[in-house]
Amino acid sequence: MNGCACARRWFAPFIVALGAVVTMPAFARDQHHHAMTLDRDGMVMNANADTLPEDCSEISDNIEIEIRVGRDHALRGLTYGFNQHEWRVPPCSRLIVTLVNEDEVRHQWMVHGLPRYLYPQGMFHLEVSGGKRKTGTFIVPSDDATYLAHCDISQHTEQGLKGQIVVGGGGDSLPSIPGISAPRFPDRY
Ligand SMILES: [Cu+2]
Repeated sequence: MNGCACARRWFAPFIVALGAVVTMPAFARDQHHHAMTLDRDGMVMNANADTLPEDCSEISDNIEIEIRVGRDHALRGLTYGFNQHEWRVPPCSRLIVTLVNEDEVRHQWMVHGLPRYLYPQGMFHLEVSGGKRKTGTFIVPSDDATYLAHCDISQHTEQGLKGQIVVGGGGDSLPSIPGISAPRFPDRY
C-alpha cells in the first residue's frame, strides 16, 4: 500500500511534465505558422501591410473596405448576410478591411487561395465577437483571380455568409454567392 502511494507521488509531476511536452510544441507550431493578434473583440490572422507579393513591383492602391455582417443583411431565404457579397479591387492593391459585426453571435471574414509563401495556408482572416469590429490589412497579388471570402462558423456559409473578392478581371465566378451567382447544383425541390 505504502509503495503504491509512493509511486503515485513520484508519477504525478512526471505526468504533468509529459503533458506540457506534448501540448507545447503544437501550440508553438500554430503560433509560428499563423501571425495572429487576438483580444476579446476578435482576431486578425496573417495580416500583411508591407510585404509585396513577388509578382508586384509596388502597391497599386490602398482600398478601405468596411464590411457589415449580420441578420439584417440576409437576402431572402437566408439567415445571415454581408452588406455586399462581392468586392472588386485592383491587382497589387492593399486592402484595409474592417469587419463590423451587427449580430450577437461571432462572425468571420475568411479569405482563401492567397499565395502561401506570404499567407500561411493561403488565408487571411478576420473574426469578430458580437457587436464588435476588427480591422486587418493584406495585399493581393497581380493576377486576375477570384478569391472566396466566407464565415467558416458552423453553417454560416450556407446560411448566407459567402462572398468573393475579384482582383482585376477576376477568375471563374464562385457558385452560390448570394445575389451574385447560382448554385453549382440547382435545388430539385
Ligand atoms: Cu458567422
